[in-house]
Amino acid sequence: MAATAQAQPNIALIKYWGKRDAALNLPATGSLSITLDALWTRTRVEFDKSLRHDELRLNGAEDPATLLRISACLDLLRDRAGRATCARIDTHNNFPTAAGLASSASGFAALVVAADAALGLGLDRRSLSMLARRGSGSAARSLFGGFVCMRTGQREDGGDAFAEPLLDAAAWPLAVVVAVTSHTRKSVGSGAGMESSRHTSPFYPAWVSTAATDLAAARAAVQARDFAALADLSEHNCLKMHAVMQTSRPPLLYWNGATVDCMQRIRALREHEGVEVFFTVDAGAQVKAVCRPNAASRVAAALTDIPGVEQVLTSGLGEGARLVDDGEVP
Ligand code: 2P0
Repeated sequence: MAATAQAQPNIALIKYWGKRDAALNLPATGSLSITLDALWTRTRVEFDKSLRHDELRLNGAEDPATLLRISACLDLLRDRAGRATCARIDTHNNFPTAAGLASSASGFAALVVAADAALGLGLDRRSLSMLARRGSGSAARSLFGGFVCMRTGQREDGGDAFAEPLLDAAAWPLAVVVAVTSHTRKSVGSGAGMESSRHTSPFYPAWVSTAATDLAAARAAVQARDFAALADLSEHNCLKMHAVMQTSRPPLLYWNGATVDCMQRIRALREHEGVEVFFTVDAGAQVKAVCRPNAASRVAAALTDIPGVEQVLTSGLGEGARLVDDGEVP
């Protein structure tokens, strides 16, 4: 009744921001992401009849708010297994938690893979993607490696809202250089922020109505390995999402000064120094620079030089969530 899984965060190039159904966590916009390899969450789940309630240790510490979300997601798997047994969850991230580095994506992807195995359910990837989505929308994508697409789906029950692989990591090698400009937890979580944007930003309808066009163009750019087209679409889509965030009431301004400086530096590298690189920024102050692998050290050096950049991490693209040996939880 125990299993351990590893999942890596994914970075959306075409973003998910907004829900068409909050209860089932159905996205209002489709998204396209790349799964990383160097950053990971490892999670051990053990169902134990002697427990009176679920127990969580996140990086060695208790975390009651996260436990509520984890228990709700585990309930979906327990229902499928016809069991009510409580679980002990031990999870570790090798990167900052809840600071715009997609720890909920890798976290819920690892959770459902470990819980599925611990309960002996043997669910297929599509079902696991939908269960991960219930925990966190972006987690649906971390079930898969490389380039991944998530559709909004049409069905009211969410039965067609899952992620699918688009291209393997090895089919188009790219690197992601992450400039960490803040290690503090974000003040407004993504779920609450999205709902606020849906109800208050005057730009939200335009964001949703242009999403499918952006997604189709980005899919085509990935399939054609067209870096310049993907760069243009990704930066446009990222800034459009932040325009929606910033015009929500109260405003969601996730950037700090270093965030903007990193974006400007990345544009200068591309436009004036001939480096194939583009930026994307999520619900946090970190900047992710996507580039060719042979440009990663130059991009990392340029971002390290920017005042306010606290740490620079470099990653390639990696695989989807999978089971690992129990001994791999630190
Ligand atoms: C994304 N983000 O596509 C977008 C871009 C943040 C900005 O998906 O409410 O933690 O749990 O479904 O998945 C982060 O939102 O939100 C996210 P919930 P989630 O990666």
